[in-house]
Amino acid sequence: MDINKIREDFPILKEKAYGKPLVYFDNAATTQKPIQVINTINEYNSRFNANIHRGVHYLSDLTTNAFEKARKTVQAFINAKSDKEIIFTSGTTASINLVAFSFGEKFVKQGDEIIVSEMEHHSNIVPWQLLCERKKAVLKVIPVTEAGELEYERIPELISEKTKLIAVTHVSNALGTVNDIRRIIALAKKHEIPVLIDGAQSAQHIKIDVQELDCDFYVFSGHKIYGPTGTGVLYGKENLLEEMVPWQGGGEMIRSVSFEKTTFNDLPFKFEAGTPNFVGAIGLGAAIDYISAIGLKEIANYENTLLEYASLQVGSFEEARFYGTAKHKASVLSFLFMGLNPYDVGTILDKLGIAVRTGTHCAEPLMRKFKITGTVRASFSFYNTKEEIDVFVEGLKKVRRLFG
Ligand code: 7TS
Repeated sequence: MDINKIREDFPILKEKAYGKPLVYFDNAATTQKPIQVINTINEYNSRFNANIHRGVHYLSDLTTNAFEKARKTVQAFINAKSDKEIIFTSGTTASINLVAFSFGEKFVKQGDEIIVSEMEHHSNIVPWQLLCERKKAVLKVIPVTEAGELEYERIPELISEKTKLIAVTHVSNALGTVNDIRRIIALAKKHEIPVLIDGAQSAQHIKIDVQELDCDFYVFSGHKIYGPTGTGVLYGKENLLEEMVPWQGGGEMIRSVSFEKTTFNDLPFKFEAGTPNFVGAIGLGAAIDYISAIGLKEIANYENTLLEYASLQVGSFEEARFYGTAKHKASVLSFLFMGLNPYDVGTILDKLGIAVRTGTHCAEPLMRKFKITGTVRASFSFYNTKEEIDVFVEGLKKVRRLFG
């Protein structure tokens, strides 16, 4: 990997914050966009904009083809069996809400159970709570160890004949833990329970093969994998998606409408009501082409060296206390420094041009488990460097001087 060449592709990395070179370590929140994605979006907005699937005209045809090509790009990226299994959404949150509603309406009834884990992002908790409230179903929770790993041996006792779905994150956004989703899927399959994998923090770091994983749903956000904001993907197995009820009604998701009876379109359109973010989806296709050209393996190897280096450097401060010390981690370093409020640490780093995230990371139950109100989180991408980590470490030294 030629880091200098890669960094040239990301215009924002040349920006300054308060006159200091930007050190962007908030990649778990959103990733920056390469020029290839920016150009693709510009090109479609400036030359080819026309609504898809509708027009008989040149531009509409062209854009429809590009949108459907992007769907095939996503299909190949996660190795789905069919492009009917790829639903474009506005992000992970929308994808999970779609499943919670459409799967929930069809398959979940009073007394049924849904299993999530204690380390989930709020968007993989609240949609299930809403479903449980609607259906008078029960939400069960896989606990997390002090190291921030799932307590796998507790899962069998949580499963019952009433379990309708298990929804877990692949990688924790707050701790960086990479969960052994194969183990969970294998266990679920024994009981014929569908599994949803929240891939918001994994699609950009780990090569995904949904057929090999044999998960039933896999969801991710475009903006976290170098694509445009307001794009996302729901992968679902065709047989399940076929049975699920529509989520939103409107144009495109119907075959025929009358006041007496409306019939619905085929997959994937049944779940894509209204004008989709087609320019965004085309941009997402460009982002996937970009990272695929570098190679997910190369990306993962390099990001792991960054994480190891940062863990060693930050770990050398006796004032640092890490949260999430799992054996298998990806790209996230979460810690408290000198027992300070994370916000204070983040604010000083910010003034030095270093962007980190502080707070609960939308994982309040997990913070409650560790009896903390939040952490400082540095999250890395393949365009970051060891030199930037050195700047970050100097920043922590400054925090120590100020508060020491
Ligand atoms: N699931 C996980 C594991 C996430 O990390 C996030 C966003 C979401 C779901 C929701 O994704 P969205 O694109 O629909 O918002 N995580 C973060 C974060 O860690 N900091 O900002 C957003």
